[in-house]
Amino acid sequence: VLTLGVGSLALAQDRQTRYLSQPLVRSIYTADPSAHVFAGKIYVYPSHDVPTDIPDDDLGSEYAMHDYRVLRMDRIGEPVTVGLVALDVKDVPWASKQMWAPDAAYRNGTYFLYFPARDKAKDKHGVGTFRIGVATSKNPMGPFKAEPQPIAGSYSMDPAVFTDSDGKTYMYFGGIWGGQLQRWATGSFDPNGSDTDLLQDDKPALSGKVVRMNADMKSFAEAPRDAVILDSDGTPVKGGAHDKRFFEASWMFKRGEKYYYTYSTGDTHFLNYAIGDTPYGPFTYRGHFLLPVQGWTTHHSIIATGGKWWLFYADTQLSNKNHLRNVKVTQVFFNPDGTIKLIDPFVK
Ligand code: FUB
Repeated sequence: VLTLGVGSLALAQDRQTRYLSQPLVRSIYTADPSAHVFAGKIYVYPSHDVPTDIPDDDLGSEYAMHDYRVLRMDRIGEPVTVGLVALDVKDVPWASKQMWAPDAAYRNGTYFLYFPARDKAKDKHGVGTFRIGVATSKNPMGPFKAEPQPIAGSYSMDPAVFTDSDGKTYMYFGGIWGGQLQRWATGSFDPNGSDTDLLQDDKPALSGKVVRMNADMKSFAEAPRDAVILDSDGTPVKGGAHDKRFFEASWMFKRGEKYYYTYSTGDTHFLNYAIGDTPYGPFTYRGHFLLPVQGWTTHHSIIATGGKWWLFYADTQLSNKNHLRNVKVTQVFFNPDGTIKLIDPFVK
């Protein structure tokens, strides 16, 4: 028995060492981490994954999350505090279910939590249309109070909010397949549209969206635009280029004068980046920066703190189930030409 016990421990330790980094928290499941530094502390706004028997499908029905919990740490590598419920779907008047990947921002003494959820409409599958909501708090850990309506003109999911050095704030958003971006391709919602993508591999891929926000941080200042990703020949990446094209999980960061538009390729499981000269792009495709993690989804944020750059990401180390993920962090390194050194989430 003793020998078996020691053997199991050795096996468990061996499995742990396969992963580049370890989960930030083990008491709850977390994913889609949007990290920020507010008043000198690091806050992570993740999805809060929950167990369910709903089978995996193209709509992402198994991602049945209903609330948010915020993570806080003084510095990377130090203990992580898990906040109480920051916002629950039952307190969002317009939302029905599926509180997916959130983000947060701060302006003039108020913290803003941005979140996607399905509204109360019913489509051909009997489920609502994804919209993006906003909630506010005086405390970065929440609780947040939701606005009664989603942001006017918002649709799809995965909001990521970026404030430029000139003080202007932009939201990047969108996601194909379960995120429904393909159903908005004509400009208005097609309730009978595809459940995956445009089904046109030789046409320009669907773009994620970018929109400037008003100073109230609760409304769009303009109509959303395409965040176009250009291939090396200067033409938009094609829909059939599944390892290059935008799928979901937008995140913008600025390094020097360059704007790094980062995103997930979804069904090929890469995190990619493209570089531009303005927050609107166009962005020129530069490659992968994270190889596929364990689990179907891959979604992240990149921030600079303590003089280093960090990637927050997630995998399914704790559960080995696609919909029960755990947030991790690892350092990001850049080459002298500004390209990102490729990260392998497994140690070989
Ligand atoms: O967590 C639910 C969804 O899965 C997110 O919104 C996507 O980015 C993917 O991670």
